[in-house]
Amino acid sequence: MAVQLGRVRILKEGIHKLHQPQSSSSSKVGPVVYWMFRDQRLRDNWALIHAVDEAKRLDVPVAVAFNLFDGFLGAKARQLGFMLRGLKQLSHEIEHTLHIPFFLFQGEAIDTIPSFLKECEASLLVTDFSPLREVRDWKREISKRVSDSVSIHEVDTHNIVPMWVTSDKLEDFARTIRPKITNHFPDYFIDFPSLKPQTKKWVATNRSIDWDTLIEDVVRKGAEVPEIKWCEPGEIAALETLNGFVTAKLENYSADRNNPFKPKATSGLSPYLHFGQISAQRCALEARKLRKVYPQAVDKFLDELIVWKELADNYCYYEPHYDSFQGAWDWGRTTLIDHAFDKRQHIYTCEQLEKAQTADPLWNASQLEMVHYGKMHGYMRMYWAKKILEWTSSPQEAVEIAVYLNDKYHIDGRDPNGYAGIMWSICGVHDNGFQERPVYGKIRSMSYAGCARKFNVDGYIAYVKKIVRDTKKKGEILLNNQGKQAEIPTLQ
Ligand code: FAD
Ligand code: FO1
Repeated sequence: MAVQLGRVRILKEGIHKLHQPQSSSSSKVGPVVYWMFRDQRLRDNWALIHAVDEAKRLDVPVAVAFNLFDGFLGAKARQLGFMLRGLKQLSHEIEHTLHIPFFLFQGEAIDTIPSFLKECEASLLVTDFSPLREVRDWKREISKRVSDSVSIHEVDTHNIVPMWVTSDKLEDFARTIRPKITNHFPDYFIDFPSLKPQTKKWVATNRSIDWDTLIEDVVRKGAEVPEIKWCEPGEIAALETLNGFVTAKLENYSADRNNPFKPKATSGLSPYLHFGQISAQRCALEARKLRKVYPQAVDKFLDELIVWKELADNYCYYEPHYDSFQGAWDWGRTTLIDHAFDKRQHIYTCEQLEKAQTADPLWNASQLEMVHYGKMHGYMRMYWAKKILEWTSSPQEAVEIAVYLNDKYHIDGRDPNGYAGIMWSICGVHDNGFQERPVYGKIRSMSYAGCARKFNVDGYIAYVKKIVRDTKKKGEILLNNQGKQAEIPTLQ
């Protein structure tokens, strides 16, 4: 089965045009390289499937290349360790089971990728898709730097319906994008073909990777935010997590997913989805099998996993200012500016917030859950961001601080879901206006009392206290910006 036509976008047409296989073409056709970026897996990956299909059609070998940036968007040990441990597994498995070589480069992709394509005389570069601006800039630059003969194909293997097929404009609400996605399910919400081992040999080059030294180095340099121990990286662990979720937790999803005191109802898949160690389409296929048994829970889960997640990609792709106040829409910007000078009950600095030094024990608990556990419960993320709006001097500063903290500590940070979630909470993006009140204006507000009516607030605070205690006991050291041991904040 070939990759669906709409899933592949041609970013650059090389002069070979890749119409003819090597034997019948007058000029030489070189290998296919898949620059793996956002979708770091060998299973259920349409970009890899496309690269393999094209290599077969052209009768050339195929390789996977990964570029490790020097500090990608401020990533620390927590995120880089998780990613590299997953890639270490992937590199071994892809070479042994599919006979596809894996190359790792370090530095700027705009240098390393064109230089590798030149060295191996590649004809086709396949990449996966991310709506983030840095990634798009790099791809534009790489398109300019590679030789005229090279074609570049981009494959959206993160979304079930490719972002560009769903919509060519910024969508206002989940309800506007939902039918645009579901109408395409017959073509795109389908099972994956399996890949066979490659027979066309890659010409040998010295490419052994000292993973352990690399990981040690990256973890040492990024020690300010240490790795997490509860979430095992890699595709196998991701599939086990999915299996555990669908067999034991999914049935409670619609009833309990918004209860941070019962975190057992949510999937815990976001770290794997963020690094592409699992395909959202695979998660959706497995959940859909249980639709007859738990219709409400499955529909709710699929709505979050598909509609809200794909809405976030739509927002980041079509809104250039997705991570700042400028990315607010007219009504949200106007109402927040109207209330910019309202008196705040508290104003905290970024440092006070980072150290969880507010007067609200519930907020402090959520901040510490993020700092120590690396993943805050989804419901608390909304409360957390809205309170930052309430307690900082401007909505501009609120978005800036929320993005900084979210990306620094969350294992799933630096994700379109994070930017859209922050903009939803603080600026009302994708939301409706509510009754006007101080500081928030017409933005939906949340309160401690509201949370206490919904769930066991004290239970949640006690649960986070235990996480902090356990972190201290295990001696996981948190370093400050100067690389010195930092004080671990405690809950009052
Ligand atoms: P589950 O409830 O099991 O959901 C399964 C998957 O569906 C998630 O992994 C995610 O891919 C998707 N999903 C669920 N809720 C949302 C949502 N509201 N928007 C978009 N997709 C969703 N998500 C991140 O992946 N990275 C972030 O940095 C991030 N930051 C957020 C910040 C704020 C202020 C808010 C309000 C939300 C943020 N989210 C973020 C979205 C959501 O909270 C997380 O995806 C979810 O809590 C992850 O846990 P889970 O995988 O167990 O979720
Ligand atoms: N992708 C890469 O290709 N190279 C990296 O060095 C890299 C680091 C990285 C660090 C943290 C993080 O959250 C993601 C990281 N990614 C990296 C993955 C990828 O770039 C992102 O998931 C997408 O850009 C999100 O759309």
